[in-house]
Amino acid sequence: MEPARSLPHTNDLATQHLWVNAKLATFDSSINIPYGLRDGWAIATRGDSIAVILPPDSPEVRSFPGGITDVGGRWITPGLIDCHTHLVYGGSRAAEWEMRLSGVPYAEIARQGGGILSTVRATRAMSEEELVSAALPRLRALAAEGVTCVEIKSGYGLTVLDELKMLRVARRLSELLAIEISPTLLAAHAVPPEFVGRADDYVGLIVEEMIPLVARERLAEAVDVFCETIAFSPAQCDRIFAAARAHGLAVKGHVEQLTNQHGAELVAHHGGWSCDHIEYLDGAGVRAMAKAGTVAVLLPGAFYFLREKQKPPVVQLRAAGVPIAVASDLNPGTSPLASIRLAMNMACILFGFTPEEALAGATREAARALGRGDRLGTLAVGKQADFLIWDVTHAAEIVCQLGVNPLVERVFRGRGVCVQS
Ligand code: DI6
Ligand code: FE
Repeated sequence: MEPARSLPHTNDLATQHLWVNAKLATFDSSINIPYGLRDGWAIATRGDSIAVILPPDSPEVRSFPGGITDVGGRWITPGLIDCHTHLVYGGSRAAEWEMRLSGVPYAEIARQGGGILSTVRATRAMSEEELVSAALPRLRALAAEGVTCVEIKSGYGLTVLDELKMLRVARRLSELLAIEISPTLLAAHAVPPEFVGRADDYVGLIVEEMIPLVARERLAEAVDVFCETIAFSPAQCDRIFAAARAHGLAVKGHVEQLTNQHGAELVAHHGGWSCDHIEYLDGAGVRAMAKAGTVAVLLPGAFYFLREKQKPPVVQLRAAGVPIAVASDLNPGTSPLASIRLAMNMACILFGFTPEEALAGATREAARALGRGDRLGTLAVGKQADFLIWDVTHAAEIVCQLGVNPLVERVFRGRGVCVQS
């Protein structure tokens, strides 16, 4: 593990620091120019917040009491936020992928016990510590390319104990690395083998036992579902969302990924944080999301790995003013990529995003998708000081060039941290 190259600090006062001579891609919507760019400006932290953002040659720079770093015209962006991952899991699905590539249909693999349920078996068999060890390299990979906040879902346990175990692993990870974690209960990911033919009974277990327990122990912030013909019906998801809200948890959903079940309207009806995937979203869904302020989370990694043809309605979402985020969907089956930069790149190539939209989708809009829009996602005074210094000549290079990590420094809650890869 190599530490990232670090710019020389004239003084390492952790509580107060000033970075000068930067291209600040603020993504502040009130600055009506591309990237919300502040060219040649300075940014200062106090404690864990952004204290001030200053134009070039400000007198305050000369009298600044803390340490000063000259970034030499480099770009600074907000910390990247991966707002949809399943990064805690056991086992590997690479052999299954090899079978799929050689032409074995996914349904046949599932019949042989593959798919989500093979990951469930492997995850159930592992202890909390083993799952932490398995997840750490994936989380480190995200952190190394600039992720400062990540959402982590359960969903490969599917029993009360195993779902709680996964959420405890997510909590433990946030104590091990300098990264903020937003944990989500996704017990309604698949019907577990013990409940085949009795999905409503499993929904009862989620509603009556899992949600109250998770809320009481503050193990998750939100409740997610897989609303699909092969998973849970809109009526079942409605029961789950009602219970989540009654316990003070936010809601979100994997909706309209393979078919249109009107799951997005359901999420919007419950005032949900986000609708994710949405390849088959229709006009009514777009309108419901726009009205509710629900974020569209697009997941090009799953689209790519599944060789899907139906693209999410990006043009309609834009026209309706729906906030659009992009995430990795990091999971062992349909999106095995521990890279938000690759996801942003795919959003441009596969879904027609501009590089600016891709970066906004992994900063400002991703923060909104995690209920953190007031605290994270842009460079603005008072926001948490999570930002990244990049050795690039243009912000688009962060999205364009793959295989090289141009991240120079990663500041999390006001402190520059050693990036590990
Ligand atoms: N949709 C997906 O693409 C993933 N989960 C979901 O609800 C798949 C997860 C997996 O195959 O393990
Ligand atoms: Fe997912």
